Amino acid sequence: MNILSEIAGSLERGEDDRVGALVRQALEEGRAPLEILNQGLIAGMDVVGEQFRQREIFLPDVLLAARAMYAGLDLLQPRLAREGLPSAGRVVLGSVHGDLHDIGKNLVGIMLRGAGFEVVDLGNDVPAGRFVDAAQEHGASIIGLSALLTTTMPVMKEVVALVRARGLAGRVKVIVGGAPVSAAWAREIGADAHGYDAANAVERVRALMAAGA
Ligand code: B1M
Repeated sequence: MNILSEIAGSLERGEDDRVGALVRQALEEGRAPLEILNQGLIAGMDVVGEQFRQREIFLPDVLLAARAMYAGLDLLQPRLAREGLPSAGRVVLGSVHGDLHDIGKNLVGIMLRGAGFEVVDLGNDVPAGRFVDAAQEHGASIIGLSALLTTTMPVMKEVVALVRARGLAGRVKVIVGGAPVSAAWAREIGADAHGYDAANAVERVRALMAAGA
């Protein structure tokens, strides 16, 4: 078994110490941080999600897996984010109201910072108004919204409507993402972009900035 499969397997079993040790070893062996992230940590979390959906495992198991994910992410973070770059723009980021899932949102934040963006991370369970307040307060031209639950996706629509209601459309652009969120949903609610993963979110944010956000 290669080390990336071992990382995925340990994450599935919620072995946070082992995930940390394996990620450290993989970095020492010269594996690329993105390869470790995608083929190790995210691959393991995908299996956990499927097992949870099939009711083969339960919430405490998912929590252990999330803890193991963070044990690996903490080690990858400095390698994914490069410090000291001139700001490429300011992004307000958060998981929408009702949504406590923050692993994907945090990854998007790490990748954006790595690409030179200033990120104002509002955390999770963030009400629509707070996103727009923060964008105005910090002079951000992008709002990034993450939702992992179909029940919390409508909050994204509220944010887009508030941006319009405050006369900020065009100056503040909204990008949405998260496992249940699609490009079709982004179009339907009038969001400016959809990112399907963290790397794609960076590409889309760059494109929004280039288009005058
Ligand atoms: Co929850 N959960 N969970 N959960 N959980 C899901 C999302 C679920 C699909 C599991 C399942 O049934 N298979 C399901 C949602 C069903 C649905 O709505 N259709 C679900 C459920 C039901 C629940 C609870 C309701 C369970 C319960 O209480 N009965 C509950 C809800 C809590 C709440 O939010 N109010 C709950 C709780 C939890 C935990 C707390 C235990 C834990 C979260 C821990 C944490 O985040 N700190 C958890 C986890 C870990 C998951 C799964 C297994 C994994 C999510 C994850 O972190 N994936 C998930 C199953 C799954 O998605 N396969 C599941 C890894 C992460 C890197 O991917 O977040 O998709 P993801 O982010 C990606 C992309 O989506 C994208 O880039 C990221 C990197 O590639 N992306 C963006 C994300 N945000 C973006 C923003 C962008 C652009 C791209 O632009 C701004």
